[in-house]
Amino acid sequence: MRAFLRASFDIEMYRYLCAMFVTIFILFLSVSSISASEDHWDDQARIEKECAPYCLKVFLWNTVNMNQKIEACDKKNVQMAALQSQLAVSKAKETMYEKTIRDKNVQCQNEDQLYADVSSIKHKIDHMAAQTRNESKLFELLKQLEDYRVALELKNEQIRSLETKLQISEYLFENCKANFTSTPAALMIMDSKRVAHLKVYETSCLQAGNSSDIREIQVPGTEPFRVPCDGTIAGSGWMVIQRRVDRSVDFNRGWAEYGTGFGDLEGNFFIGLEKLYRMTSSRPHELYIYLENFENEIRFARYDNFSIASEEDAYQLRVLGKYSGNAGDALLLNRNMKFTTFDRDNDKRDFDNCAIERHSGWWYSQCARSNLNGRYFDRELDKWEGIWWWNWQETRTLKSVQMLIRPTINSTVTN
Ligand SMILES: [Ca+2]
Repeated sequence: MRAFLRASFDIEMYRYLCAMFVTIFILFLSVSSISASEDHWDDQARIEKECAPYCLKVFLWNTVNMNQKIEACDKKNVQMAALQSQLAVSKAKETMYEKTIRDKNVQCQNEDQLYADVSSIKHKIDHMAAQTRNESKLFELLKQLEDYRVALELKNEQIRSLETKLQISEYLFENCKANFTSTPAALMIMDSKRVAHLKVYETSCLQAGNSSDIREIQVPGTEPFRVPCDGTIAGSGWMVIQRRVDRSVDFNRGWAEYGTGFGDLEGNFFIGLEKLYRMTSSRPHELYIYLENFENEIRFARYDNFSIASEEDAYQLRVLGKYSGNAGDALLLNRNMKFTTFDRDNDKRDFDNCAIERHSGWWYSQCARSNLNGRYFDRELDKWEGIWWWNWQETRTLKSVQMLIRPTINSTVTN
């Protein structure tokens, strides 16, 4: 116990002594600090007193200089702001110029392409022009060739006529020899016939060229006969075999009259089936049909081959070639049909005669899509018995029609 009390007394003494020491140390520091501060203030006052005028001058100079610098700096800032503004404008312009340059580049590329296209087109045009010149030359050569062909055809025509005449002369010569013992009068008659037969006839209208005269021709198997030629409707060398212009001639006729022909060669007429047979069987012919309505509109149908049979075969429409034209192929159903008149029924209608119903002679089937020999009316009417061409204006009557034939000329140039 005594040891314990003694140790506690030592700890309390130790604490007391430590507190005393700390207090004395703090007091010492405080006294030292107060003494140093008073020394410092004394030095500062002295220094200020000694350099106050100089420091004032330095302070004033620095102040003035600082203001000038601030003003200069402000100016620089303003200038910098202006320059930045100009720079922004310049950048904007640069952007715009770049865009313009890009646009110009694109435009230049387009123009280059355009120039290339124009150059290509020009080249093509030059090529086409050269080709056209060549084609023109070729066309001229074809025309010359066509002229030679026509001239050759005419020469052949003359040769055929001379051959016919030679046959006739030979026949007359043989006849002369047989009748050598005849009387002088009989010999005179025979001589006059010989002179008459010495005349050389043409066998078509080819030699008539562009004229539209009435000429006398002769074909094998017939006596000479007159025909109207035409060089205006479809070119040169055509012969009119049927014409309707007014109602002055009645076309509702019988078999015999259609066989020999009737009417006025300068107006309305039909050439006759027998002559037509003789002509178209002696050499190839083409057929041209001219049509005009009451509004003066003109159309045509053309067939590159045309031939009819003899009376023994009822003048059958034996050959009808390829159609061309703008009136339509209204003879489509008439091919191989026989000719029918009111007194000779050769059509395909069992219960009736088409010629009676249609007031016409024609190559009827049951019956037909054309009626060019029908009844003439002075104005347009819708009449089955009238003159009409179905493929153009059905059964509405026409103002004028003509049928023409021409010996076929093998040609690439058509009229
Ligand atoms: Ca019948």
